[in-house]
Amino acid sequence: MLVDATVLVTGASSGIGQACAHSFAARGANLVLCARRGERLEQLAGELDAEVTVLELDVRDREAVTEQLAPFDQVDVLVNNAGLAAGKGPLQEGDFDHWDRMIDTNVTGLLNVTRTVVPGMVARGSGHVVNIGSIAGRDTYPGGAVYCASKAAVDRITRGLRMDLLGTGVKVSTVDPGLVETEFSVVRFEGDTDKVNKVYEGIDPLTAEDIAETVTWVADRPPNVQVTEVVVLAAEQATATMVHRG
Ligand code: NDP
Ligand code: 8X3
Repeated sequence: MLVDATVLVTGASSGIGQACAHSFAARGANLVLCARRGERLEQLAGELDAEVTVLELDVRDREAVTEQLAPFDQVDVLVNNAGLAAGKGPLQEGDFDHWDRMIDTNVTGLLNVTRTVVPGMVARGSGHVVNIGSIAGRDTYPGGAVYCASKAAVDRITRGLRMDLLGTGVKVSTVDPGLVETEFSVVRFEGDTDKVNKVYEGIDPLTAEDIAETVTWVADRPPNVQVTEVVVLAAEQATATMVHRG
């Protein structure tokens, strides 16, 4: 069903988004890949055996999103993946810039893209929005209040969008991963290797490919099937805070 489908992936320059690009391309989809680091997207496009459009785009920039995505009114699957955590620490000592980056990217950016792309799906009477949430949106952990809140917002947006789209033929899903070893922690801790290594210490974390497989599966269900949410944790993880480190 994904053969010749147009799949738009935000945050495709790294991690889960990049793995989604490979996974959808392997199933015959045409891709629209977005991120701020255009050179990485160009490199990725060169590796894919698929029709690929590369868009250097910051999802926070509403005007740019509207302008650059306007021509793509035939998107079959939108993977709202672009996101990040910035810093980890007590809220009362929080960095305003970190909060803005997380909320503007994870919440407002996702809304900007969704508002621009979904009307084309409604007009055609078919389409699928797959949001990348997180176990952090279902649970919270010390030092992560704002990131967890941003992912809880994604969960509520997913549910609300599904209600608003009922009867239009457009499906809405969320895939909520636990610990995935990508550049996520490098970004969060600004390259502090000790802190990054501690996140995945003593466990066999999920890979970006594990999540991409799930996203592709969700998007590849028959027309009558809407998978609403999938939580994928590492085998040694029980909740956002309970991790067995061997
Ligand atoms: P990465 O850091 O590897 O990838 C993040 C991607 O988001 C990059 O391609 C980055 O591209 C893009 N991005 C960030 N900000 C923007 C922006 N303003 N505009 C456009 N693109 C942006 O991390 P992951 O692959 O792990 O993260 C992907 C998603 O998965 C995020 O939403 C994250 O919250 C979620 N997630 C991650 C988990 C994990 O443990 N890794 C677990 C649960 C959820 P560029 O910098 O080039 O713009
Ligand atoms: C990323 C997973 O638990 O590191 O969303 O916040 S966690």
